[in-house]
Amino acid sequence: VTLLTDLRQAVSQGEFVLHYQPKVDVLTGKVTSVEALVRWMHPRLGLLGPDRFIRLAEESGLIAELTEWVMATACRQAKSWQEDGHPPVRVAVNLSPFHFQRQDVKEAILAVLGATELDPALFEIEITEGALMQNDEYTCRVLGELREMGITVSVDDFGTGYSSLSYLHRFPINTLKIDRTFILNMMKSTEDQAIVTAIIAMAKSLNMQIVAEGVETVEQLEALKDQGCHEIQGFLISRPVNAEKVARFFTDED
Ligand code: G
Ligand code: G
Ligand code: NA
Ligand code: MN
Repeated sequence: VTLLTDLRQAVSQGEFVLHYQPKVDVLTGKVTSVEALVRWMHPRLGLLGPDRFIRLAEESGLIAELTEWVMATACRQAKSWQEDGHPPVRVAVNLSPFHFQRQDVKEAILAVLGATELDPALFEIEITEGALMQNDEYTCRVLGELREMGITVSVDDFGTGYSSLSYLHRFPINTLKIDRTFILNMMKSTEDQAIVTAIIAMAKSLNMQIVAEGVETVEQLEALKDQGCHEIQGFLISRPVNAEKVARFFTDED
């Protein structure tokens, strides 16, 4: 039996679970958004991370159905946090470029928001920088329509592609997420530090929100805060954890 056979079955039976990783405002410490990260509860192999099956899902065309499960589960969860009386926190879903280029991705998002009755202001999509560079007229239009509905659009792994300022400003984007490789190296590499500084300055000039990914140390947090980075995500705050555990971060302290 191949992993693909198993994956087909997993998608039809929903053998997945979502973990969530918080993004917090560096000034207030409040959670702004949580990123949903999918895991496969494989009946024989145990819990598998996305690195083991997203590529396969993309190549086999199962990604759309898998993403629909992810979106529905994340939206239901966000709705349920709200009903439990937590302060409003957005839920962010990763969209594969393969899926995003399908003409019905917007309809899939509309359908899930309709079915779960989640306020679009509490829904966020993360697309990679590479996805922006494909079919940009289509991408620009779809992102614009999603934004008009109140959905937040974030660019994931930013800095690993080659987007220029003039290219980026054509897209209706709310947030840039600086790729974690730059954060990992910024304390020991002046070049990576310079890239982080440039990305933050660029995002600010375009009125975009800026999130640093992969923040693991207080030193990184302090350096990012000094540079005016708005939000951080990373092991310093929390690893990706289950829905119940991530909700502990939502409690208003004041
Ligand atoms: O937490 P982690 O190992 O889970 O994630 C590894 C990678 O898998 C990240 O690049 C993340 O964006 C991606 N990923 C996690 N969940 C999803 C998902 O639901 N859909 C897609 N397309 N990618 C995901
Ligand atoms: O590409 P994407 O940004 O969606 O990737 C999320 C991945 O990064 C997940 O695998 C997650 O577990 C991992 N991750 C999140 N925070 C940290 C961190 O602080 N350090 C490291 N090394 N990995 C992290
Ligand atoms: Na992501
Ligand atoms: Mn990322």
